[in-house]
Amino acid sequence: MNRRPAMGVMIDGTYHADDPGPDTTEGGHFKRAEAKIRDWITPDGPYTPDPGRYHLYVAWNCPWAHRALLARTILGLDDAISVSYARPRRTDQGWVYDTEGEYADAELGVTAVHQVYARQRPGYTGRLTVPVLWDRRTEQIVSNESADIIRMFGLFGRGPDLYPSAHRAEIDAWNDRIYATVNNGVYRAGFARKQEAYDEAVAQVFATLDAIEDRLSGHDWLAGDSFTEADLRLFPTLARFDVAYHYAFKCNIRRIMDYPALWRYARRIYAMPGVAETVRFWVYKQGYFSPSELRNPLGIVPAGPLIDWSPDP
Ligand SMILES: N[C@@H](CCC(=O)N[C@@H](CS)C(=O)NCC(=O)O)C(=O)O
Repeated sequence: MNRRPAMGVMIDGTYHADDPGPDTTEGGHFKRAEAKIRDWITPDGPYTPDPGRYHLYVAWNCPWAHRALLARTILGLDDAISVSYARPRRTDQGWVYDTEGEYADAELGVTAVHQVYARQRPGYTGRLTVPVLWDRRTEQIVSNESADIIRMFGLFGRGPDLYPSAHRAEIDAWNDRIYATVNNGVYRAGFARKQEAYDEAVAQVFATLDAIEDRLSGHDWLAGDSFTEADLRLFPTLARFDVAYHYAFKCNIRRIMDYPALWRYARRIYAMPGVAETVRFWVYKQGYFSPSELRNPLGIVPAGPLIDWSPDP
């Protein structure tokens, strides 16, 4: 029962489908690999903030890719950065694309994300993750780190400032805590291989959600008095929580809808212009309830829960 479906990894530009999968563990704890491609868009180049220059490879269900989709929409870059959406379920080729339809790649015509990474020079070694920010001018990947991609989107000079200098310390503190214990914390709970590892992770998830509930009981946003990057980075986890993490990752002490302030806040973000179009609840279920020998051997997707995301009147 310990075998996991192959996810694939690239070594010196060559794809290997027989990798043991992303949920590597140490003492039963899930460890997420660091992103490897971390170039930067700057006004001086070589990667300049030009509309029409970049393309995003994402999957609707990936919360890290969701960050990039949210930043693109909220910063008014929908017409400036094009996107290809992978199929919700990975195969032994990793994230895959169809040749036509909603899951096709109109940019390079690839049928798997590893084919994008294969174009990297010198040959890439590492995991084959989404999101990927592709530069069509140099035909290279600029970045495969969502935290960097959302910052870079701010450099296009459109939309609100998501990282205002007056609140950076607060934003950074929330980002660090939320990344470790919530964004990645739900994976640490869901992918834990030992009871103690799960117990620790799930306690941290809910300790941070409780702290967020406290903050939001007196404030509209996590940092300062406007929507910032900290809110943006929390939202993808909130959108997936009750529909997927609560059940598939055993994060079931409470649901987001059991937290009055947090639930009101989540629905307020969902109602912001363009945000609902970045959300696909059904795809989240298909993805998180994919066949997994450890978590869901038959790959059956549950029908519920049915959740009303409309904002408070
Ligand atoms: N540090 C990356 C993490 C991205 C990531 O782990 N994406 C997952 C999907 S949710 C993935 O593509 N995993 C494939 C793999 O590890 O083989 C980021 O935030 O951009």
